[in-house]
Amino acid sequence: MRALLSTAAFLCLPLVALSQGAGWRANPSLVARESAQRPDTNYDESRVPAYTLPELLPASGPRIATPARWTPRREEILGLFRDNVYGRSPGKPEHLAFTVLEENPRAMDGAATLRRIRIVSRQGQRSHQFDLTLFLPNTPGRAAVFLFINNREVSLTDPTRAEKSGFWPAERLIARGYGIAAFHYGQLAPDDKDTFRQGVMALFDDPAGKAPAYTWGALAAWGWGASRAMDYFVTDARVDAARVAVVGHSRGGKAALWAGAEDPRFAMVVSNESGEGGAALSRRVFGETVARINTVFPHWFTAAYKTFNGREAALPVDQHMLLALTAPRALYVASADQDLWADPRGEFLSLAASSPVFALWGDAPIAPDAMPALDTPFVSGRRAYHVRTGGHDLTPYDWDRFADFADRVWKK
Ligand code: GTR
Repeated sequence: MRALLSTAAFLCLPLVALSQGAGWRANPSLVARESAQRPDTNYDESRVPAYTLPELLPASGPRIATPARWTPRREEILGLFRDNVYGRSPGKPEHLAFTVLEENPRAMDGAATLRRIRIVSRQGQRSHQFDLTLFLPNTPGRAAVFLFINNREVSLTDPTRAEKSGFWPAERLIARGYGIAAFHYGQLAPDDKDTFRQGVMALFDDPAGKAPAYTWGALAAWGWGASRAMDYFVTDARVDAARVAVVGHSRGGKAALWAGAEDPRFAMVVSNESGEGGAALSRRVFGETVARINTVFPHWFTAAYKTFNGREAALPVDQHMLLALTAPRALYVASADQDLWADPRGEFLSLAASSPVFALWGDAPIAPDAMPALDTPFVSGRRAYHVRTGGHDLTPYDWDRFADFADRVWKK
């Protein structure tokens, strides 16, 4: 019997391997190294627990087979994310004003126009402001724009271009005919558990200082900033507001996905290595977990999310449902080979699991075993994915792929 069991176990191995398809696989020595460094974290595919994802289109109840039928279900799922994960955000403030701080029609050696815009929100007696940097190509017509939520040093999105970073390769996007914009996330909510409410949240808090009026966490506040930038774009005659992509890396990628879910005006959503609380499936318990992210970054999510620490299976959502909220708009999910903390496979599986919703617009399903090989971008209808060589970062390679995808979906 024991011999039979071990034969069965042996036979199962190639089956597990086969179910991953011929695509990317984590480097075993990297898995061993990371596992040794963080023994409390799972980096081992064979230790991913069996899980069942919540259904996007419930089999019981009225069948959802058309985009119109999806609309109420979408609202329901959005509500589940608001209540359990990211919190409820306010919409537009009572007053919103845009001030041009600077306009330079000869930026980037004449290739672009630079506009620096101050976005001022007023609510009652209080006000909040943050700044948007926008470069537009000096070509005729309105430009599609990549809006970046900068979660790193302010200098990486330098409007003077004295500093040029691969993290935000603005010249490259301009050369391809795209506008590129950025704001710094810290101006919306400081990325700090003790002070995060001192940004835009203070604008909406109860003046009596009692319970906060809204349950949003910092990720939602950063996403709210993206929506206010969009409010500006619709007023700029040189911006094609119907073609704006919201882009973020890591915690910024989580915020970009939530911005795209909350604000359907974004025609494209790009998540770079957003991982836990972003594109990756929580139920895989691979790399960063719900408990860990809530402990180290308690200010990112709404309070209710903490009740799911170590209880992923009890969540009424998983992150494939967040990706599905993008439909029928364009969605790019990107991972990096060495970034096991963000769970590249979990990001791809999440994208694959969003398929039933994209299918309502005729997109072919993405099979869970179709994860592409390293550095082999994969495009399927409105969705795209790649896993890039290297570590946790946003690079010119990633931006080039996002622009390739935009060329394709926007028929440039
Ligand atoms: C990590 C965090 C991730 C990711 C990352 C980043 O420390 O655990 O969820 O957001 O930071 O933003 O670079």
